[in-house]
Amino acid sequence: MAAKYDPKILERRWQERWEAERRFEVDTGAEGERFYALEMFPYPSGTLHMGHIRVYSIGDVLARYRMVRGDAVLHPMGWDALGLPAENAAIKDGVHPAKRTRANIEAVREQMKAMGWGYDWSREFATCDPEYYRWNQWFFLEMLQRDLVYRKTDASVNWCPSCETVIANEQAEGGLCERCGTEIDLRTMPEWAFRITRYADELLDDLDKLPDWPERVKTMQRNWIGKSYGAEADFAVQGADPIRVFTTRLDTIYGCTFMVLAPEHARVLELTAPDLREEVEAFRKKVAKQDHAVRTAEDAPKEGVYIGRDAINPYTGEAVPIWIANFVLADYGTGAVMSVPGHDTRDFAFAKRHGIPIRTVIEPEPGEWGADHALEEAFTADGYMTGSGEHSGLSSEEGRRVLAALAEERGFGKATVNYHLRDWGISRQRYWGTPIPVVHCDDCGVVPVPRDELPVVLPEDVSFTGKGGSPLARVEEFVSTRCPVCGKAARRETDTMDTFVDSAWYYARYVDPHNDAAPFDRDRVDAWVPVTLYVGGPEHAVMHLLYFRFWHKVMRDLGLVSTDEPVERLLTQGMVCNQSFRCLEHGYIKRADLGGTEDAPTCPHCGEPVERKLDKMSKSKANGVSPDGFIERFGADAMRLFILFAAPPEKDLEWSDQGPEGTFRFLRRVHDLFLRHAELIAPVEGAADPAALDEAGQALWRKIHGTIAKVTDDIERSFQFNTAIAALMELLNEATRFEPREGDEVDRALIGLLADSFARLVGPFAPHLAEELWAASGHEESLLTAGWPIHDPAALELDRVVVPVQVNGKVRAQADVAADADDEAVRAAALAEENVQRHLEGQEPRKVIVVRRKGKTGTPKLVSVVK
Ligand code: ANZ
Ligand code: ZN
Repeated sequence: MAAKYDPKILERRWQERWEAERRFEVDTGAEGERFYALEMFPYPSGTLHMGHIRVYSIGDVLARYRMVRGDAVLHPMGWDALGLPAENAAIKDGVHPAKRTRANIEAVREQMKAMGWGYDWSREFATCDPEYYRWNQWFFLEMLQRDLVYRKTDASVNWCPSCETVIANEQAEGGLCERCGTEIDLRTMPEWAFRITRYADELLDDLDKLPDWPERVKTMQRNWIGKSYGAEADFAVQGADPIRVFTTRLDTIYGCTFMVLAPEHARVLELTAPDLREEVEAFRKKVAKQDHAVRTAEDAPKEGVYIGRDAINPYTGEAVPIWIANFVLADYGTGAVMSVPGHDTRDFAFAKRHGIPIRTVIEPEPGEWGADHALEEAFTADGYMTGSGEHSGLSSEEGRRVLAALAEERGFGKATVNYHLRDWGISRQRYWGTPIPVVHCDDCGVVPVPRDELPVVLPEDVSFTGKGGSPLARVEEFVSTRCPVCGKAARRETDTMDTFVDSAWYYARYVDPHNDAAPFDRDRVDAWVPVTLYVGGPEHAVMHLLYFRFWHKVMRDLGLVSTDEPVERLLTQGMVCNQSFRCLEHGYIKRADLGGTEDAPTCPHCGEPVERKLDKMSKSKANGVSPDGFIERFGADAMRLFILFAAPPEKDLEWSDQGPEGTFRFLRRVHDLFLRHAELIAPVEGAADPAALDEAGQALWRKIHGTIAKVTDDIERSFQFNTAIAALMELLNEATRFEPREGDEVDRALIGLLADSFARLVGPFAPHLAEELWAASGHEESLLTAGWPIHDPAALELDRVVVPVQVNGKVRAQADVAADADDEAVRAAALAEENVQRHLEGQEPRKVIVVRRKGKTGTPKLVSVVK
């Protein structure tokens, strides 16, 4: 061991050794317990940020822990390398996305190695490798054959005029492009889409098979799929075909006072009265520019126009006016709504605004309101039908059943189910993605590229102007081709695939990454998938985590895997947050630029006080901190340790500039302790005999075993790395206080046990120093082969606690008692303390109260003596 803790030298040395010994390469054919640890692969943007440090450190703890336990651990890493950022950068500076991406990958891989994350680099791939995306194309063709992917010709899509591409609904929240912030337009154009809706029920039902996924994520997926039980009913229109509505509240049908069609509904123009045509057209144009999210937001203005026609309520025979309005969407249900302002919030707002009658047809209890009740706001809960003719008095639930049966009987409707989930549109009018492998032929239509011509490779020679649509469409050598069927001149598809396709199946490819005859070998993947533990950000709760579940089921149906789900256990890590400072006038300000004092910071531009908040680290909030400088100064181990110590993995973490320095000091103390005992430390032979230890030795012996038990439990059961690390800090404190008796063989064995346990326990968190400690104990082999320590249960039984004793509220002594001592024993020990007796001055105490941890059952925490 070096005299000085110098992580720079030490860490590099161990990283080189791991690499030389190929420590993290797994034999996927290995027998025994298998553990597949996977973290969401990064987009290689050139440098790691704090969020990466967190997610990959979390994954590495679990992977290393399992390795040490002797499991076969698959822990791969690769690159989500296609997508817009590299292309946008190319538009700015002309550097080809392929070149930039390769350079970024090199840089990030080095950073990852410097963090000591133990990856099996022999399995690395990037999704921009033709050897990888070729299988995206292969899957596409398989799905095309099974009608699981199709071309919608008039899809209404979100179009970002700045990125000049289609944006998924999920990437267009609030009507702004997630990538560049530009306002989204709606456009119609052909697009390719996967039929994820065909799997809607299974995706929903199988969530119940995922007990080890966070409830939050499952709820978001349920809502996203949005299965909705309701009914359809036809409203007759004089001189025209009936209009079918979808409702979840058929029990409110007697309160329907108008109908609303989506402005895009196919029947609108046909039904519009001639004198209103102009107004209706103008309104439709206006709505066409509004984004879905804006149209359906609760508080958005409910705009609409009457189209001059009536529809007949099939249950009451009553005529109601037909409107079109922005809040009804064309692609949900039937695109037509029976509006019930008394019991629907949006309809209520709309009726108020346009002077449409509002009726009460549901009341909380039978007879409580009656039909004449005037509503202040929509009553949206279930209740009992009123003012509903012969059906009055039925509960909402019964009403829905009875009315749906009636519709079916009379042939004007039926009970149905609807889903909010839409098919997954994957067309992107961009270059840096997987080319969609079809050809357009004037005679034969859309023709799949033959399998043996895959991959359709992205051409390298492309110019990036950022204008005029897809760069691919301008590469003549790419576009012009021959029709595979008739041989005539034809044009290649120039849309590329959404990058969520790349991440939809990468976890399976890692098991068999070099296969060039198939995406992967089925038996191999079946041996390793589902992934045992998947770690990633909760921001992926719906898109990626839904798409890859879908893809897995498709692979199953293609006969490629045997399981239903890709991931057994999901861990979603919290954000890395930092204080942000905002001036009302000048926006966010970097900490370093602030004026004023630490306690009362001010804006450097105007001197006004700034608002301080804890926010996710980001450029836009000017509160990002690069990990690089800290790693450089304090080492990877200190960085890892801080990020793992500052919060449990699933909670948000508050960054502190002092943090890594603090954990560095801890590691240095560990290093120095080993150095101090260097003479005594030797590999442990046999168990230390606690009976032969003196009192101080026994206490340390118990502490060592207690820490083994705690760290194991914290890692294994609850991912509580922060408390595991805290326990190691406590152990260090106790160990530092311990003075072994000179020449005493028993104490020497105890120090051996301490060193052995400490090295192994700290291994998953600070692996470089841990290896150093392990080697200092005389071990030749890597710590990764050492096995995990096992605690001696006897040590926990023997456990003693030190309990403060108060006399009239002031601590007067510390009583040493068995952790499981009963109240009587604790009392006796407290009163036996000399100093307590002194303060009692010979009197009998009036009361002695024993306070325990965790209520009545825990270990004693405090004794309060009242004189
Ligand atoms: C009448 C009614 C009365 C409704 C009432 C609600 C409350 P979910 O639960 O999301 O499936 N709706 C139907 N199609 C629509 C569309 N294309 N665009 C906008 N809204 C639409 O919502 C179903 C309800 O949303 C339906 O039930 C319909 O309004 C409306 F007291 O019908 B309801
Ligand atoms: Zn042809």
